Amino acid sequence: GDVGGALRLRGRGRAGGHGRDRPAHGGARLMPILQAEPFPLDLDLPALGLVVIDMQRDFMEAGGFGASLGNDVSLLRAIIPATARLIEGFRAAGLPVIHTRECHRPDLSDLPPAKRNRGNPSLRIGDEGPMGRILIAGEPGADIIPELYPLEGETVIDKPGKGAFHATAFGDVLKEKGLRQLVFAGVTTEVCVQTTMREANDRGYECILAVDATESYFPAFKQAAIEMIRAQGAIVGWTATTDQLREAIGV
Ligand code: TIU
Repeated sequence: GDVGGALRLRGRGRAGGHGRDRPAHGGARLMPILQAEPFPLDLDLPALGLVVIDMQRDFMEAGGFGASLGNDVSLLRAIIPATARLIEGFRAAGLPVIHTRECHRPDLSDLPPAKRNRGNPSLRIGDEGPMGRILIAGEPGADIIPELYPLEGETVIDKPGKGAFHATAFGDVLKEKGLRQLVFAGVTTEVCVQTTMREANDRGYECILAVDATESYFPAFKQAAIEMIRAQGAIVGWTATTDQLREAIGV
C-alpha cells in the first residue's frame, strides 16, 4: 500500500486515477512520486533505469588509477553498501541496471595523448600496475568491484571518456530500452557522474543523482556538484537518497 506519500497517486483529490496511474498487478504503481530535491518528481517506472558509473577497482582500490593521481581511495568505499542496496532495489523491481567502466583499448588507440599525459600521475593510463595495466579493458583493475558486480545480462558500457555517451553505444542502449528517466550512482560525483548526467540532461533525459551512492575524492566537490545539479529548478536534474528511491520504486 501507500507508504509515506512516495506511492501516492498523481493528482490525488481529482476523481479517481486512470491509465498508468493505476497500480499494476495490485503491486507498485507505475507512476509513483519520488520525494526528490529540489521538488518531487513523477517517476515513469517503465522508462526508469539505473546507471552505475565506474565502480571499478582502479578508482576504489589501492594501486589503481585514482591512487596514482594522489587520491585517498578509501573515501570512496563508504558508498558501497548504499550503492549495493540501490542496485538490489532496481533488480528487485525488475528495472534495468546499466554499468559503465572507464577504460581504454590495450593498443591505446582510443586514448588521446592529452588524456594520457595529463597531470603528473605516478602511473599513466596503460602502464603496468599492481592490478594490471591502468584503466585498460580486460585488466583486473578496470573491472567492477566484486561487491557491485553486474549480473549476467546487465549492460556494461566501456567508455574511453569521462562522459558515457562519447564513443560508446550508451545512447543507443538507452533508446533501445525505452528509457526516459535515469538514476545515477557511482564515482566520482563531479567527474564521470556529473559529466554523464549533463550529457543525458541535454539529450532529454530526466536525471536523478543518488546522493548516498556517489562519492568524490573531494567532499567539497561532491557537495558542490549536488547543489549545482539541483539549483535553478533542477537545471541538470534532481537528487534523492537510496531510501527515497527504493520507496518510490516499491521495494
Ligand atoms: N579522477 C576522477 O575523479 N575521476 C575519474 O577520472 N573518472 C571517473 O570519475 N570515473
